[in-house]
Amino acid sequence: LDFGERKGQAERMLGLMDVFLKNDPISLQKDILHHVEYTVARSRFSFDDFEAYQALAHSVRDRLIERWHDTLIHFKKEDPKRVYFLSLEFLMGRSLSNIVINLGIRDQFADALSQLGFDFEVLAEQEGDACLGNGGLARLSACQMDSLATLDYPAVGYGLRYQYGLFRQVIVDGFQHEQPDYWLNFGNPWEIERVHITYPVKFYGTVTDEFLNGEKCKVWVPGEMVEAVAYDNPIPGYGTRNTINLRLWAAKPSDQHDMESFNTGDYVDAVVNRQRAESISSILYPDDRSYQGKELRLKQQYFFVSASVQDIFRRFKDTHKKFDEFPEKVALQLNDTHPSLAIAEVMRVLLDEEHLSWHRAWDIICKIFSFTTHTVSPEGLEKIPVDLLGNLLPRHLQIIYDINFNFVEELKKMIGLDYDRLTRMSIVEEGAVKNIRMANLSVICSHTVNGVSRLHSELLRTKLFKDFYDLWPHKFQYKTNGVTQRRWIVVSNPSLCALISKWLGTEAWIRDIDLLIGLRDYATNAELHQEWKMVKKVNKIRLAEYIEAMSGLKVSLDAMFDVQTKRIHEYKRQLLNILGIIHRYDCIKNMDKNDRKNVVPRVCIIGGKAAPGYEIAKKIIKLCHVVAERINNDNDIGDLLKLVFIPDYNVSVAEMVIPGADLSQHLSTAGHEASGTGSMKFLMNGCLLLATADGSTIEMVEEIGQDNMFLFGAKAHEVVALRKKGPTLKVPLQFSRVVRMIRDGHFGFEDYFKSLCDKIEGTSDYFLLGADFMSYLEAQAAADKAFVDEERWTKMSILSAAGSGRFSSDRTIQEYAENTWDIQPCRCPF
Ligand code: T68
Repeated sequence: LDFGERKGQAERMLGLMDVFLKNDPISLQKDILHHVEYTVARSRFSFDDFEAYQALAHSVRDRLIERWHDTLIHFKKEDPKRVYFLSLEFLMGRSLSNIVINLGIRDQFADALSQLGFDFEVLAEQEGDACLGNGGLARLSACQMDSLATLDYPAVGYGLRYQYGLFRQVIVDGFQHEQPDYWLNFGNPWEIERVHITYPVKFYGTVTDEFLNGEKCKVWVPGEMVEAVAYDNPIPGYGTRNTINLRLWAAKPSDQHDMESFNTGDYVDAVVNRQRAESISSILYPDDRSYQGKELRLKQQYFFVSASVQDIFRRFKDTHKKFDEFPEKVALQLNDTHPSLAIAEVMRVLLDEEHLSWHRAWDIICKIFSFTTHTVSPEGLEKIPVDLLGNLLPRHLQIIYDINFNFVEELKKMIGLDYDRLTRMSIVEEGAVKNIRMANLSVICSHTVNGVSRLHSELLRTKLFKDFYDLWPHKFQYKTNGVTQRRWIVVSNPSLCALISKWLGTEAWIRDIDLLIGLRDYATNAELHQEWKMVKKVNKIRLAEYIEAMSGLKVSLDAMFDVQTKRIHEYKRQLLNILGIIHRYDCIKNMDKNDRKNVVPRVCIIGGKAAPGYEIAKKIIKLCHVVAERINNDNDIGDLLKLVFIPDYNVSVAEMVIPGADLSQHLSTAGHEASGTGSMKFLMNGCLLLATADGSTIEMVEEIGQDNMFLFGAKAHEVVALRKKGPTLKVPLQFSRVVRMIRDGHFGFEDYFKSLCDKIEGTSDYFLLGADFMSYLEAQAAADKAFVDEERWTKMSILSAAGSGRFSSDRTIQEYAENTWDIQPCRCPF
């Protein structure tokens, strides 16, 4: 069609459509019923809650798609510099409530549903969690996507569409068992399958030298090829039309590749072989620290990197010819080292496919990559055995060697022949097994290296990456993590949300978190205190009901709800918490009646998953259960103390637990938690923190003041000295006593717990439970004391929420945009 005809067609099509879907109650009800009948294929006179949820989700999705299209068209027209956020993990949780709130149509949908006889909240609970990640790092990616959309930044998220998300934790007799999470079983209304957006991804094979136009070039002849298919997940911003894309890749067998095997006659075997391709995106690795030397993991990394890089190049080449403009249009963010093969991949494409010189290609690399690390320990840094990499990606290994050669040559010019330092800084680690150090590769090739809190950044500069910092101090920055208040207040704590808006006289804080500080003016206002306590009570009731439904345990609402929920790890010291609980139990048992009157009743809540192969973490879970069994069934104790383990902690469980907490514990040995983000969610919800001076907690103290938090334990610089003391370190009697109780079988299973006890006694108490124990008990006592003074507690709670503004991911993202990515907002007109 010529232009005139096309325009005519477009106008006719527009005339056939409503311009935008309407959001009045009748239109919404019609839409929902339409989807019941035609999408879910149920009769509109007979459908259950799940089917109603599906129909509802599809009506919401239609509205989401409108904005998403508009945003994509707007970005295309404006062609701004974009940030491409590469992360192997996104922990999205449920989407429905978040989406309708961000679209500003929650109440309309709730009304429409109630007229149909359904309750919005009940339907929202039908949705399963999307758990495509392990813990903090993955949830951070999800929060950051929400902020990127809300702040109108032109961003695209890239990741993997795992068929099996993080395992489900089932507790049998107090032991953790893992069950597969086949989360797509009931469909996923939030994704859009893009069957036409596919890219071939190559593996294995050989590299040969060939001549092209008289120039020598490398040709990679792969041994295996699979297809990456795009699944788009629109992410809406709040208070804006902008809706950005999270593109997740799924692996499918490639049609181009194995025609040969079909010609050999073994048709069935050939088909079965093809299915293997799908395994690449089938499962999320359930660790939260490190994966070393696993071929499938490496395949996953390259698979998602290769597809994403092809997509980025395709988009760039749609409108640009000269690669020198690439850095003006593209910022690539590496979320930890997991996507760092992107460096070698971009280099390979520029050299071997676009035929740029090494010099020009390298110049581009140095301008586009930024790297954020989430770990503090050298063991957490990813290494890939050279043999493995060379076999799977022979051309990439060559490129990494070349990058390293150039780097080391330059380095020699700068620092001379300091072989120790050269060896430490090299990308290649020599030794019995030769390894590629992905962190060194990332630091060398990125223009900026970010830590996730101030303390973390200091540790990076003085320890982990000291050699690099001395060389390139300008590369090192930090962006203290943040979480999105849309998910962690508006969605998960609607009563608090309404209360804050009422007292601030505006909802603007949902986009502009700094306004929260305004609550400080009312920190002693009696009326606010009443309402604040009421909100907490409502949330505690919800949590208590959940606990009862799950475990049969009835808990008292007057007790302090004391929560520690996060991945189970030795450094996070759930064990310290349990030892403290045993101590409390022991004290109560030894008190006379009169003294018991002064005990502050507590419901201690612990939750979190242990990596399947992490024996000690699994023992901690079992210990928690046996201690709970003992305490909860001790009639002598009654409501004074209860201990509950919440199984299968995930995003939606967190949404219920966090608003109901009075106190939350963040006990990592100082210097071990890069940032911590759970604490930020509790803080925003007016929950008081009992914490060590670690990660971002230090910055929280600056915001809300030491008086409003219960701080304890050795500081990061003291930890080093304490460890040196080793065997001469005295541990308090109280500590030895509780450990002895476990050893003596007070809770049973003494043989099973022996190794756990051995880990924290004598010279082997690496995480310093003994050294911090007294200080921990003192902080707990201070919390008890504050809790009985209701007015003081409520004031502290209000001040915690009021001071949490700095810990919004909106602030983090704005800092990244301005100081790392150099991108501008690109707002889609309404
Ligand atoms: C966490 N890291 C940090 N890693 O522990 C936490 N690792 O302090 C920080 O707040 C958070 O990142 C966000 O910055 C992780 O969660 C992982 O989950 C992980 C997953 C795979 C491989 C390595």
